[in-house]
Order: sequence, then C-alpha cells, then structure tokens
Amino acid sequence: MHVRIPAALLLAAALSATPASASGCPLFTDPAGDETVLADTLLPGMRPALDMLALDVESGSGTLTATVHVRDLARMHEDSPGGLGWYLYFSAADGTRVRIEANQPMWGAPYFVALLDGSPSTGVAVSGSIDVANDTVTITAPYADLAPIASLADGDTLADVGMTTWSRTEPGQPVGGALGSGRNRADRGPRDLPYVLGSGSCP
Ligand SMILES: [Ca+2]
Repeated sequence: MHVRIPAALLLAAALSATPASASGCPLFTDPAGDETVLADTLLPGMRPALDMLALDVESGSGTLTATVHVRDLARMHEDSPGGLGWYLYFSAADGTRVRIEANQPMWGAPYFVALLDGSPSTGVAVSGSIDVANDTVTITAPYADLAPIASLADGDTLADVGMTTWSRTEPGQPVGGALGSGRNRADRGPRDLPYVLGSGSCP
C-alpha cells in the first residue's frame, strides 16, 4: 500500500533536519530555508548550498578553524554556476576587521583567502575544504598565516564574529571580486558575536 505524504510535510522535515556532524554547541545556529530567493536574472531561486544552519569555531595551538554547516551542497554548481562564497568576519583584538573567504569558483578547486575587510587587494592564502557529503565548508587559518593582516593569540577576544554567504551566477568573475552585478548575498548570520581564541565553540 502506498501512503501519500503531503509535500509540505516532507519539506518541513527536510528543513528541520539537524546537520549530522554539527558540534554540540555551535557559535551560532541559523534557520533552515531562510536564504534569499535571489532575483537573479539568470537563475532565480533558492540556494541551499548557501543556507547556513550552524557555525562551529575551534581554535588553539596557533590555528583558527571555522566550519559552517549548510543545508545542501549537492547542487552548488548548478544553482550558482559563477561561483559561491562563504565569508567569515571578525575583528581582531587590535581592532583589525578581517574577512576570511571560502570560495568555490566556477571551475577547479576551492580557494581560501584572508583579507582586510574593505581592502580586497590585501590578502593572504589560508586553507580549508568543502565537504559535499557532509554539507560543510571549513576554513583553516593558522595565526602565522594571518600575521600580515592581523595579530592573533590564544586568549584574545575576537569581536563581532559573523558569517554571510554569496552566490555569483555571472560566469567569469571571481566570487571574491568587487561588489557589483552578479554577486548576491544569500544568507546572513549574526555579526556581533564574541569568541575567545584558544577555546571551542562551547562556553
Ligand atoms: Ca539559514
């Protein structure tokens, strides 16, 4: 016997699913299904790869690691053929505003770069990974690699920590390029959280 389940119930179940690999106490959680429905001229619609669900932040031993859990990475290229970006922001203890980008370009491997926010030409490479199976994007930033931009040390309090996600559907432009047509913010988490370096997400 076939049982018909209303599509609305299936959607509600999918949107309420807890990411399997989320930590017990992320720095913040974010509603599912709240990414902007982009009024994109090429591909209007939802961007599940850019729908943040939770952000885990870990640090210590000279490295800052941030893992954002998203709703679904499976269709990231189809939905955002010009590339995608998951951007972590914070203010270092010296007041420097830092933006660390995870970027998945149209072709090839993802790249990870730390920038002085507002000065995209000043940047240093960091590392990370995009895990499609687990719907996570991870940024790994050794303090030493960030030294040209900001001084970090365990015990420092980072201020105004937050994250936003971006979609680019115009081909041929880097996600991290200058603001302009074709780059759209998809989801925006809080941008006012403190985080003490050398600790996990849990207080
Ligand atoms: Ca969200």
